[in-house]
Parts: sequence; structure tokens; C-alpha cells
Amino acid sequence: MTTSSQSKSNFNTRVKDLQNQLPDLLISEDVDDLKNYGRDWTRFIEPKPCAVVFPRSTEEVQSLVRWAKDKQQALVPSGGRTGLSGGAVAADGELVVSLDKMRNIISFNADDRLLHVQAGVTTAAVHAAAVEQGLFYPVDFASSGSSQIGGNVATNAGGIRVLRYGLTREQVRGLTVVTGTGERLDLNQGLIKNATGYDLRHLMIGSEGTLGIITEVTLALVSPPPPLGVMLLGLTGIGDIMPVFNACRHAGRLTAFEFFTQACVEQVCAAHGLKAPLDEVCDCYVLLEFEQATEADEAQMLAAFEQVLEAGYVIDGVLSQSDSQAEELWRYREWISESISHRTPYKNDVSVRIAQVTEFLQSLDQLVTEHYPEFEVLWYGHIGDGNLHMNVLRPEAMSVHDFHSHSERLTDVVYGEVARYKGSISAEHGVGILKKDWLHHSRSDAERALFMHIKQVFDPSGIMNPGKVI
Ligand code: S2G
Ligand code: ZN
Repeated sequence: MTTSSQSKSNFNTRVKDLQNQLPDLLISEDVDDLKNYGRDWTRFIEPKPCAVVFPRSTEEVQSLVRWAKDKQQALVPSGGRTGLSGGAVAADGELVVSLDKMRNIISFNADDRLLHVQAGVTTAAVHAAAVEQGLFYPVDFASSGSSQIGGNVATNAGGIRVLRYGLTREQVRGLTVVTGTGERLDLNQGLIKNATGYDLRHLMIGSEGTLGIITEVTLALVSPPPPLGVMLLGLTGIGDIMPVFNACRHAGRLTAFEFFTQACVEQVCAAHGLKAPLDEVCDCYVLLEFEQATEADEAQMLAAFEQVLEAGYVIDGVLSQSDSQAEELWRYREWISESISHRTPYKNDVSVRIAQVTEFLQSLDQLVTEHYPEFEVLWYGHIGDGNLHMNVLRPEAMSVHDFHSHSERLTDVVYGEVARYKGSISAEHGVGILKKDWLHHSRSDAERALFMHIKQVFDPSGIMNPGKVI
């Protein structure tokens, strides 16, 4: 058993060997790089990588993986480092493989409407590239400015428009991956139809770097939506969400249907000096976005608003009259996460079938209040696809460490309830490290046994993001 100083010297020797084997590979052992590239947005685990490398091509990644396999060196792929489950944390001498230097837009084909990019391209850059071509890349979320498309694919990122366009998975038409054996796989080649056996692309999507490193992505771009209207509605209670959702989605084409409680509004208003969204303080709110191509679209959605107002589901509401007002309304939802980050929130990102959302939310809220009355819990999320974010704010006086262990006990209660509803313990943030110990609440023993066999096939040496997911 080597001591930490011995293992440190091993690593240095090993990094020197890597430099000799791959002299063109950019490598950093800078202390700040080790800290910043050794983690994601989570702050519960101390980053301790041995070094960070910055490959610039699939070929470099392939040479690197082959070296790592020979040396039994663990690798942690790292994209925009916006993950929320510790999936890109290197806490035990792993070599971080940053895709930061793989930022090329490789090609665009107008007939296919396919954008081929390197994995390090940010989600925002993909949005911009789509707009340049008069098209639209629909997956969007608050961290899209720094998240990278490779990481979005590795975690099958969702965001605010899943209701209308699906998750990242539905946009991926091709993938280039270097597996743990050092093999390069070019999957699906941009085809729409391809009935030639197992679709390995979909195995890689959501694999969180545990089967291979995604180096290139081919995305299907779509026609831009018509002008979009935004309505923010104040509800009398959680029980009103579904009647409002059904009334609105019968009235028009929704592109988003988000939910958040008054406690979220208070955090955003306090952090940003915003005034309350409505004159009345409401128990909870929904923010919906809909296609507003014609005046009739607007009239139908307003009729739905009148209907839910008269029925008593809604207390008050506002319809955006301009793009800038629509943006202002979105702030109450989009700014929640960043407004509470100083409270190191413990995040549960869960999902149940839409039909169960109300009952699930009510029973969980009751459970949490019963078991942990001292905790400040914020509820928000993508109600339109059954995804709820339950964020427990760290009490100012409590240390991050103590808070984390307290929250893990609460998590047993939460995930027990998720299992009762046959829901998912991680709707869109992935399993990473933080959710791994609770995976059995959502995946059966048989499924998790198959995970191990699949891992063995794609990463027989166990160098790919060890300790994550399984
Ligand atoms: C959201 C973003 C991350 C968080 O706001 O929809 O997925 O804070 C989240 O939970
Ligand atoms: Zn979310």
C-alpha cells in the first residue's frame, strides 16, 4: 500500500511517462488546474486529480486511453464542469481528460440539417451555430453558457423544453466515442433510419463517461419555433397544477411548463432585487411558454387563463407582451439555481409519471416537513415532464460536511417515496457519485447486474470514470 507521498511520486513519474509517450499532449499539474478541473458544480467532495490533460482531437484521446489502459491509470472525462451529481469529480488521483481544447464546429449540412461538432463545444455555441443556419437547437437550461455538448450527451441533459422537443438523446444523430479499450466507435453516422442491431449511440448517451469518452457529436437541428408567448400564473396550491397544465396544453402548443414555490421567488427576488412577479403572493407558480404564431394562439391561451381563473385554480397571472418581458418572467425560474448556490443546497432531482406529480409532490412535501421541519426546502422544476427539483438549503450555521450527512438521511426518505411511485432518483442530472448509493431505488438488481456486464465489455480495465454510476 503506497503512502500518499509515494503515490504522489508515482503519479509524477506516471505523468512524466505520459509526457514522454505523448509529447504533443497538453498536460497541467498546476494546483489551480487540479482543483478547478477536478470537480463539477458540486462542493461535497475534495478534488484530487494527479493531472489534467487537454487533448485536441479524437486521435489524441485514443492514444491517451491506450496509454491509460496499459498503465491502469483512471481517467475522468471533464466538459463544462456544470454537473450536479459529482460525475466529473476526480477525488482519488485520476487523470482528468478535459475537452476544453476540442471546440471545433466540424461541419454543417443544410440538406441533412446536421451539425457536427467536437465534444468541447458549449451548448450556447451550438445554439448560436444553429441560429447562423436559420435553425434551432432546442435543448436549453440555465448553465448552457458553460456546459459542453459532450457533457450534455454524457448525462442526457434535459432542461426547460423537454416537453416539446425531448432530451439531448432525441437530438443526437451520431457520436464518436473512444471506449475504455481504446477503440474508436463512429456511431450511427447521422442516419435517421438504421435498423442494424443494437443502437450503441443510445447506450453511450447518459453513460456519464463510464463506458468511453465522447469526442464528437452530430446533432439534428430543427426549424425555429414561431414567436413564443410566456405566461406566469400564481396558483392557490400544488393541487391546482394539473388542471392548469391540462387546460393550457389543450389551448395551444406548449414549449415549456415550469413550476416553483413562493420560497423560490423570495430567494430570486432577494438575490437580484427583483419585485414580486404578481401583486398577490401565491403558494406556488407555473411559468408556461407556448407557440404564439397568430393572434388566435394568444386568444386561446388567454381563454384558458380565464377558465382556470374562474375555476379558482389560479389567483393571478401575467402574459408577456414582448420578448423582453418574456425574458423578465423567465428570470423567476431560470435564476433560482444560481440564487441559492451560496447555501450549498443538497439537490434531489427526481421524476415520476406526469399523472402522479401532484400526489407525489404533496406526499413528499408532507414527509419532508414531518421528518425535517428545520430544513428549508425549495421545490421547482419541469412539471411538464414530471421532473421535480427538491433543493434543501444548508442552514447558515451548519458546516457543509454536517449538512451533507444530515441531507443524506433525508434522501433515504425522499428516494423511498420515489421508489413507491416507481419514479427516478435522477431525472436529468445523472447519478455521478452523489446518487450512486441510491440507484437501487430506481433500477432493479437485474438491471444493475447488466450494467456491470456492459461496463466490463466497454471498459474491461475499469479506467473510465471509476466509482461513478455503478
Ligand atoms: C433546473 C438546474 C440545476 C439545479 O433549474 O432545472 O436542472 O439547480 C436545474 O437543480
Ligand atoms: Zn432541471
